[in-house]
Amino acid sequence: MNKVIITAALTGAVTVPTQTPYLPYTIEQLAEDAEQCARAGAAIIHIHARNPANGAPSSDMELFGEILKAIKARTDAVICTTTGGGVGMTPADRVRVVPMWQPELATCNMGSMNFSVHPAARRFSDSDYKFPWEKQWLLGSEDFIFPNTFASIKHFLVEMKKTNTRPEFEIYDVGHLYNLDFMVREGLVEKPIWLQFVMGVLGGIRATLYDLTHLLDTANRLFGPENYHWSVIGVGYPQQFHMCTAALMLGGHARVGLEDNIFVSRGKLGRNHELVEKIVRIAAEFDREPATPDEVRAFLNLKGKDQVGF
Ligand code: KMH
Ligand code: ZN
Repeated sequence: MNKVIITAALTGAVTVPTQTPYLPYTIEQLAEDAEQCARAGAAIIHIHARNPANGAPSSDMELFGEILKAIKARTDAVICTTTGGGVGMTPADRVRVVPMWQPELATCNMGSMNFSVHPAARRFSDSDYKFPWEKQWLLGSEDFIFPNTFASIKHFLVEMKKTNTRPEFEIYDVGHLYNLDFMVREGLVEKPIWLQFVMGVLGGIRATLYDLTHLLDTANRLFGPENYHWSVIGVGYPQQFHMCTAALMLGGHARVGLEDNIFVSRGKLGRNHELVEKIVRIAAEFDREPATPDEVRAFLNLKGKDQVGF
């Protein structure tokens, strides 16, 4: 596919409201950002739920459903729900969105790991924080292990199969490709495999070209280039645009958004749709137009917008 699949990751569970006034966390803000990103060229909207009162990441399934419905009402984009959740959520909390709301696409995180954002707390003094939960959220991640055991990965894949939800495999390190290869050999994975390389998390692989080519070489060796498609996340600025530009050159796809990076240019905070617009501009220079949601559905063999549970 010469077109580029652009994912907009609107909010996540790591960025805190104090870092940027543009982080959407109410239902209306999330729906508005989703619509603007889809208009700008995003074909997939990646979603986490947040408490609309204070922006704290939430595993409330009713709230998650309200967000999904609001986004679906305003855009045709494919909605990819997180099953990564956020700090403190159990795998059981995280997977519940799949049986409950039966999305077209959901993440499947491919290994347990350290996952920390505690250095971000150094940039703020106590009086800077907008909400009381944020400081401890950032600092507490220094002691956080993101749990994705083989048993829970298997459980997530079985749940997704039941609802015909396709997994997006989040690959934070080379070993995660080997974990996925194990799941392929267990017969738990259908082709085409959709990989999201997550590069630059503190605890995972760095966001460098050297590391990206190593991931690609490994994926080619394990799965064969004809059996998978890939997209990339570069965490932080300028890594988001560096890794996505490399993907444009190498035939991959790109994820941008405030979940992963808050700057649109050096020192300038951006809105979600501005991050999408920037990667669309760069893509045009490489003769790669944004794929439409229906092209993505055909390309990734998704069940369709009318088959979701929201
Ligand atoms: N927060 C990103 C680094 C998920 O939601 O399951 C990875 C992510 C995973 O988006
Ligand atoms: Zn996410």
